Amino acid sequence: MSLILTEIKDRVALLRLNRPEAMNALNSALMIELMDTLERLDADDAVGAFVVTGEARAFAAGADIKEMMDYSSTEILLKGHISPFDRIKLIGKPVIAAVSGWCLGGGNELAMSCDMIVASESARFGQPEITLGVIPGAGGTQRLTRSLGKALAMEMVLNNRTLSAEEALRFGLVNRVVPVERFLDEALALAAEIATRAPLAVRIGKEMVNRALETHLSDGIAEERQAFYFLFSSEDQKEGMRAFNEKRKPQWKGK
Ligand code: CO8
Repeated sequence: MSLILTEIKDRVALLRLNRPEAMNALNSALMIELMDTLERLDADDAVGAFVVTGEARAFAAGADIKEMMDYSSTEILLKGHISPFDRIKLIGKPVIAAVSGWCLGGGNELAMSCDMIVASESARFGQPEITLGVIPGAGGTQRLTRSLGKALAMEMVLNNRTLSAEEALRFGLVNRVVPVERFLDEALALAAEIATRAPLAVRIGKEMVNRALETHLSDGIAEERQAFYFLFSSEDQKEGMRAFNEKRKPQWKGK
């Protein structure tokens, strides 16, 4: 059985984590299949954006504890269980996480590695690794701190503080919160809207916003300036500005 269920509609690829019996715990087979699918469709012109989701009661309850519980340090390093998490940052098209229910540990790290999060009212975010005698291992300490600030990140990492959907919205972890019956449709509609926009500008805009988290302000501004100049070599820049001037809708080519 496939661990990732994929559908494409309105230029949006919906990727559904499919281990409902284990609260979508992220074992290595699932993570590899997820990243392989994202990479394959990132190169497919029929897709303009992604939505990654789980089910109503769990986006993902973390990495698979049963898979890793008996590993030594060397085994967990050499088996490469964490490295699939790193592959998502090389995806060029926008990735939206549609989160409902439990979003814990590696599940929260996966959601935070996406570009935006649409949450259902029942979403609950946390990093419970401390209760297992470890810490987050796929970026949680770093991304939480950048996203929420030190105070809350410390509480979450050191004391298993979880966030309700409303708190996650208030603190800036998620983009929007919607009733559970609508969270997936809302994420799909947002992705479909972005997928109608100029593809090169979307790709570069995503890259630049993500760069802001990793670089100094003046370096980031310099990179942004180069990216802006670069887009003036694209057909879409000519089309977009001419279409504005001619009072018509632009026809994007993605080049
Ligand atoms: N791993 C493996 N199995 C899981 C996990 C998990 N993370 N979470 C739930 N399951 C399984 C349960 O064992 C249970 O299976 P079974 O029916 O065979 O006993 C099934 O899913 C249903 O779970 P529950 O019966 O526990 O359901 P509840 O509604 O009572 O509770 C909870 C739901 C609160 C989500 C609870 O299952 C829970 O606390 N899960 C563990 C959460 C957790 O600690 N997550 C952190 C894991 S460590 C991690 O993510 C580190 C990431 C580091 C990088 C990645 C490295 C590879």
